Amino acid sequence: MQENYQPLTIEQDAQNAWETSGVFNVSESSTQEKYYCLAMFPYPSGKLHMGHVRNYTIGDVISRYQRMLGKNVLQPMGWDAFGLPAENAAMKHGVHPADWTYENIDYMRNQLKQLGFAYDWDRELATCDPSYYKWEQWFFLKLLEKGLVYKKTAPVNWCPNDMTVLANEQVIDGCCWRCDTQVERKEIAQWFLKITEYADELLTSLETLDGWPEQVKTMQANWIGRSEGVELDFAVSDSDKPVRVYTTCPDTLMGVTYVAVAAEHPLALKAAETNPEIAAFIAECKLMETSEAAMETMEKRGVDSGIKAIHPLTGEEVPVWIANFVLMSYGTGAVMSVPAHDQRDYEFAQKYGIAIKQVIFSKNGEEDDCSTQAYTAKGVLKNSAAFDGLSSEQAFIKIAETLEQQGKGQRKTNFRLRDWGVSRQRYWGAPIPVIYCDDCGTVPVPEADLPVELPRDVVLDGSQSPLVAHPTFSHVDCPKCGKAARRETDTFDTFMESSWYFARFTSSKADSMLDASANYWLPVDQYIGGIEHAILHLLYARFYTKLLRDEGLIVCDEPFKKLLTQGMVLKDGSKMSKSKGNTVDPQALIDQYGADTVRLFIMFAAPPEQSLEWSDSGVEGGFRFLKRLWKLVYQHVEAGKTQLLDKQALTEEQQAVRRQVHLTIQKVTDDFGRRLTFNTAIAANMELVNTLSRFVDESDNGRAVRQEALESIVLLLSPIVPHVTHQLWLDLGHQQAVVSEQWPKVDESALTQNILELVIQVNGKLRSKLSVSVSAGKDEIEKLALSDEQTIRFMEGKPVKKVIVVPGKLVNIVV
Ligand code: ANZ
Ligand code: ZN
Repeated sequence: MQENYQPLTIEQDAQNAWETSGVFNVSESSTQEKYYCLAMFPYPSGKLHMGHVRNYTIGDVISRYQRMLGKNVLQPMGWDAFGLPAENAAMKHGVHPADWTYENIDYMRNQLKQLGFAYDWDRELATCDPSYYKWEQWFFLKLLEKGLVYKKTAPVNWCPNDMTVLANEQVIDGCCWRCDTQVERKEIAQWFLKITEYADELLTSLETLDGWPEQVKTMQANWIGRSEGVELDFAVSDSDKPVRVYTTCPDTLMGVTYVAVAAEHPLALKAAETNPEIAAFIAECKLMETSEAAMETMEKRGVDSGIKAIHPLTGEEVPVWIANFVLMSYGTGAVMSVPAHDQRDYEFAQKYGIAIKQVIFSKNGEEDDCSTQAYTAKGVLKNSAAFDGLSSEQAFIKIAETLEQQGKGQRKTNFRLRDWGVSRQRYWGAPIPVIYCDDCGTVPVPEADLPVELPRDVVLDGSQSPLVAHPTFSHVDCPKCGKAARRETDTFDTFMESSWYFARFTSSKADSMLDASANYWLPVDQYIGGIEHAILHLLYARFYTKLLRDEGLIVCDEPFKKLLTQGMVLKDGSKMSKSKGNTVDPQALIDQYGADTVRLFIMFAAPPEQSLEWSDSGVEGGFRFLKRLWKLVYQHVEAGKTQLLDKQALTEEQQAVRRQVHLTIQKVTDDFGRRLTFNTAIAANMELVNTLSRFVDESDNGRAVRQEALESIVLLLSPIVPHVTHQLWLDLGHQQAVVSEQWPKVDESALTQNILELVIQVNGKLRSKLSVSVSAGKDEIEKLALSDEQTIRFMEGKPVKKVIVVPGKLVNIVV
């Protein structure tokens, strides 16, 4: 055995051994239980960062552990390869996005290999490969057939100077990132996936996800945003068309003092026809970003439309305001405003001098004052005519019923979730497979013509997508009538690719979207990734799973059984990021210490869900530990072969060491399998190493105990530091590689304490100690105590009057 720990050669050897034996390439024919472990695939940005290393190390440790439990473990890797950074790089450095992307992939693949991750590389995929996006296009057309895809106009960010659409990240403080011109909103026709059809199921099936963090499920539920309310009509004076509003608080109906409509609402547009001031306000609203997030912080503004609405129950007239906080895309684009009980309505009413009428009061008359802010809690109704005295809950039902009876409204469930806009006016993405013909309209690309390949011969200059003017790409013949037609030049949102890659890994070579293997492997048993994907990516992947199921391609309802969201990697208390300039390059550490030290430190510094504070001395400490372990094995191995352990003839100390070994196995098994706390698992092994350093016993049984202990440590740490343990296992005398070994089992008999320590008193004074077997009876203990040398000395030759034995505690000899 090599005397010194030399990580770089050991790691190369171990990796070569894995590659030639193909141990991590799995098939569906196995009779073992399957286990699918997946960490979110990376965007090939150039090189791995510490967040990647953490993510993939966690996944690898879990995979290797599950393998040792005897499962058929799939752990694949691929590349989320489309996206804007490739276009930016192309413009900055004049390289083609494809070349840039594939070069990055090659570099990062090599880094992942250096880290020793147990991937089935045969299943590698890159989403920019036509053989991947072909099936995405195929599936989109299936959805189009089913009516789950449609086209409508939607706003985009538009730079009037560059005459181009901008992605959200290209808008900086409302201006174009390139020319600083103020960005406008422009309505253009775009493709949508009807995720709202699945809103109910996406919400209710969250309940089946026992293995997901509560926080993520809550975020998803809030995003879907189911609310129960009432849709009701206010008649409009001088018009036969009422204005319909949506409210979640019909109990406050008698407190309505105005109606507010969105700037794009028909009533607003009508008022603008005759009033230039209103027209100007609407134009201004149009320029502004009206996302719901922006809405929260934006200054609330409005204009009185001059139009009057009639309260459906009292018949009173209330003014109709046009307000920038009402979204056209939610509910009906109009709200009944109750300033006394809604803070936003309250601020608006205060600002514009609109009446505030309180109708809800707290049950005990406390803290329901509306003079400085809205009272938004539930309570009891007053000033509400026939509804006075009802609780908010009772009034909700009663008022809804009254409106329903009078034909003025009905109960309605609404979702905050919007359909998913998948069109992007960008080059580096998967082409949307449709053709527009003047005669035939929108024509799907025939299946035989798929994939619609992205042309390579383009120049990116930052203006419109080069696909738009591409001579052969954009000008095609209509598949139906053969006349000259135009191809769709938008590409898919890159979330489309990441919504089903986990399924494609199961059937990566199939000449169909998925094959039967999908049902063998899915759902993913353990998914690992960043909390930043808690909403969109996970929601889209769940949605896609239901789409694939309903298309008959898979049978599961949910893609990810268990989800682990790993914490951030921090340096000096703040997130490691390029912009902060506080990154640590994993490559430099791999070069200096080897992959095992990096993996060990990452897993030791914090449990996976918590943030991890970077520490150079921690890395150094990890390296020292591996050197100590190496030395311990070296000294043991060099002293020659070990005999078999004789369990019947163990000394007290040997028993104690064995007991710690098996307690460690027990604890580490629980840490790996149930708690996912690898840091405490490592700590327990470190303690065992400390014990072994102090355990100097070169007897046959002593060496056998040490052999058992070292083997356990090597097995228990092998998922975390697979290279060094690969070598140590061979050095400890095994033929089979440690990756193919079973996870160690607890020897229950080693756990029970066999030897007890009793104190010996002479005339009530502590005089000596005695070690006895737990099975020893009173007589035997008495005999042993009376023959103890030190005790005999304190008895001073006097005759024994009485011996008292308290089992497990003491022996008192009265003389
Ligand atoms: C009257 C009222 C009184 C309301 C009150 C709230 C509190 P969620 O839970 O998100 O569904 N609303 C309805 N449509 C809107 C739109 N297009 N833009 C902006 N706001 C809109 O919330 C529904 C509530 O948000 C509705 O209930 C409505 O205000 C407002 F004490 O109606 B409420
Ligand atoms: Zn045609």
